Amino acid sequence: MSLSSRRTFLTGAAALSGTALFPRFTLADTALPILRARLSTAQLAPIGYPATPVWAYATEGAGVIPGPEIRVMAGERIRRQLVNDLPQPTATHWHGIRVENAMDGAAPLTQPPVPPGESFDYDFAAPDPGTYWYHSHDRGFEQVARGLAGPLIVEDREPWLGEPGAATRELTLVLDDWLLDADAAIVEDRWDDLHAAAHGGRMGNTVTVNGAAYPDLDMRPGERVRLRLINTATARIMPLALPGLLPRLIALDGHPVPPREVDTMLLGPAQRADVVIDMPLDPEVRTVLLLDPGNGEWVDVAAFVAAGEPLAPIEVELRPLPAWGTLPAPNLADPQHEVLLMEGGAMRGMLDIRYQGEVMDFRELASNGMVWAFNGVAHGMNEPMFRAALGRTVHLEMTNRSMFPHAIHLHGHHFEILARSGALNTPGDVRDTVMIGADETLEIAFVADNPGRWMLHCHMLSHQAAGMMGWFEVA
Ligand SMILES: [Cu+2]
Repeated sequence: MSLSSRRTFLTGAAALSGTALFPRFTLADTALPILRARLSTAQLAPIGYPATPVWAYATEGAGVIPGPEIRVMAGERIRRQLVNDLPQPTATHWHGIRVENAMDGAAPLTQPPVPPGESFDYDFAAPDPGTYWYHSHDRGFEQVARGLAGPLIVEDREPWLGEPGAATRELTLVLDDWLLDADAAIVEDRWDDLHAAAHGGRMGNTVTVNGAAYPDLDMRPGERVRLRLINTATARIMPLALPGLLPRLIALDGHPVPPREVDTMLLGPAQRADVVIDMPLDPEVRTVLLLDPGNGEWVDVAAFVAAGEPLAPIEVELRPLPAWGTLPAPNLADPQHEVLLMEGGAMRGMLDIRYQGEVMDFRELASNGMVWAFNGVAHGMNEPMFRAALGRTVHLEMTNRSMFPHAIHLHGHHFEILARSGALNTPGDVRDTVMIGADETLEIAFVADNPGRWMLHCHMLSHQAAGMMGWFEVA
């Protein structure tokens, strides 16, 4: 019997004796559902190729790609015991959830990493409805690339699905990007490839939708569906299109937007978009999800296949999502001004950057695995980039002085995109991860209402590992 199945058995035995000895509510309060990180396999490449060895999350039995969907109502608690059956320490981050600091999973800032064979109890409220995801936040450039990511859905507080003008069904689509060799195994010898880190990051060669290459997704003709799109790739920016499906954007990073028609969408690493589509009534019309792999040639990554009885098309105007009502509005009359300067990477480099307390030139930094910096510091984990008083509005001006776009993620907070912002963003949108193009300046604002030490980093995970990481403190 393997160690992991024995542990499952012991948990079951303890649960059984608990039932006999204690009232049911006591059992519910003490036994957290298991989220196990373990080695597994998945059929990522098309049928005919071997299955791929992966690291994956599991509830029971084998790990799955993407990880098991976690789903709660807004305001409910998410409770999971992370059990580490990996050969490395790990921690789990709940991306976009405004959690209490100790539950953020950002090792080593908010907790020590969980050693192999040990566990950590996560127990926190999910205040805001929307589309989120969870993933490893320790050696993410390796662990997320090996498969440690899954969808996290927080259901609307007020009913939306099935209401007049809303979708009648929803479908979560986890988009990922894998670097596979000819035998469909994950390429393992390039985790610290500095060349990739100094460019767009460790780019894959196989895009999957819900863990499969080119899946067929059954849809009823005429039905209106809410797609919850999640980009869990470690580096790939995904331009997406849904031709013939009248896509309308209703939420970004979980937060509602006034519905707007979109021809194409840009989903950076870690970003999410909720999109409503209307399937054509004619079952002969073939519809697909298209992705631009970076050369302007759109390719199919999934097909929507007409199946079942047609539904009468919904003629009522699209119903917006209910407002969160939980996020304080920034006070722009008297904000705390902060800047975030991004430097480094191929073709630009950087001068006189501090790393581990020493000022270094680009060559010396690179020999330490550092090719990026925030505000003149590479991998600045020793002290915060800034401190904000609890409840204060922070106005953050971010400038990208490099030749590459970045996907900047703030932990513990959502922020508003202000006017005069970069081409990849719409002012007024509220997000937790934002794309900033080369030589762009982007302004955001948020109320620092969540006490603790919060990571701020690029979600291109090889950029993060090569210096684009820091933190801020709210107290
Ligand atoms: Cu980056």
